Amino acid sequence: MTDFPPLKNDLLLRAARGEKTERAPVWVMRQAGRYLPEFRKVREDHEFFEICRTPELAKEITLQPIRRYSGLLDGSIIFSDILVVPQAMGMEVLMNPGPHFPDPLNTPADIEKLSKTVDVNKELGYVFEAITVTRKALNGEVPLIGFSGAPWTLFAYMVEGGGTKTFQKSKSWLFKYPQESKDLLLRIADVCVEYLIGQVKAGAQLLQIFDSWAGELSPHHLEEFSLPSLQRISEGLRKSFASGEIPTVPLILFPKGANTSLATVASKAGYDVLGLDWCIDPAEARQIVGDKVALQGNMDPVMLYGGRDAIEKEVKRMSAAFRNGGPSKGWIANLGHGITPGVDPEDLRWFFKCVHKYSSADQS
Ligand code: 1CP
Repeated sequence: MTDFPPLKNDLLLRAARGEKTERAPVWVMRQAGRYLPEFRKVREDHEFFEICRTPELAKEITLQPIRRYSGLLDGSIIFSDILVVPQAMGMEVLMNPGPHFPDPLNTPADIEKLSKTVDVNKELGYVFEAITVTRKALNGEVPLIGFSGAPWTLFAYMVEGGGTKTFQKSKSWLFKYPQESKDLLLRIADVCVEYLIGQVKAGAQLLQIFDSWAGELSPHHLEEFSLPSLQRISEGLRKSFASGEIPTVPLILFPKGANTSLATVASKAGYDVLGLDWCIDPAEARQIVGDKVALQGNMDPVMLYGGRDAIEKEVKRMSAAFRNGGPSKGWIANLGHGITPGVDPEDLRWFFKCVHKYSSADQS
């Protein structure tokens, strides 16, 4: 494995391992993206997936928020997309401007169209290369997060062929073809395991699994369909930690919208950190999960349009709520979902400053 510069700020790693920290580390989902003028500038000359596939460009964009918010951010996340996994499995994915699959999986017969085996190093080696050059360029300032979509969220895109409000196609697959669905979910999970192991080998220091559509399933369907594939991922990674194939890194799961399943997910899925959306009070979430996991989140991303007074008040409230939930493991400050394109980057800076101010251990 490559030698990397020593890490100067391990706050995020400590909180993710469940330690109480002197203040909450902070990063935001989609922190490298369209709200940044420097990102839009690069996008003028390059297609979305071209950036993902060009390690130097992916590195530049990953570093943009780290440079802009120097000293305020405690983590970086590699610039890529969850949909590179369906691409690696043989599906065509376009970005115009949202994701579009020209040839989605309409029925289980279409599973035949997926590649029989996936050579992850060949298909996704560009992500590994991007991770290695980015980790070097970060020069130990903050840890680098690798990521993947959760199998259910990827399955939904592969079947729907893009974004959806109703999830009609993907959920009717689950109900009409339960066995084929379970098989496909585990097949996606196996690709994710190899992909995530490759990311750690390349230099990722934490891993986040985005289950953006977890909340679309009723609790018993989440348990029946999504949970086994989430377990397959955590178990696969933990096996490779135990054998020494890769160093142990914290595992974050973001099961967006699945607030009625938090107890199940915390005790059964096998992750170190659960990401919360803004629809649950942090103190209540802490009571539900006990001290099993660290927590991440959870300010409503739309609060960033509310003006600085409102942001400050909300961060103060959120910090108190994360501290007041009883036995405290770690807390990673974040939004409850990705930052949206219209945010003023200076309002995000204010959010970071407020987290630094109000999350410290001596605030009570
Ligand atoms: O034109 C553009 O530049 C496209 C906008 C964009 C960006 C900046 C897309 C298309 N993806 C990304 C980057 C991205 N996607 C990152 C980069 C790292 C960072 O966070 O800074 C990450 C982690 C993702 C993950 C991702 N992609 C998720 C999970 C997180 C979430 O927000 O729920 C999902 C659901 C996607 C699919 C996707 N890719 C892009 C869009 C617009 C979408 C969502 C479409 C939809 O609503 O269905």
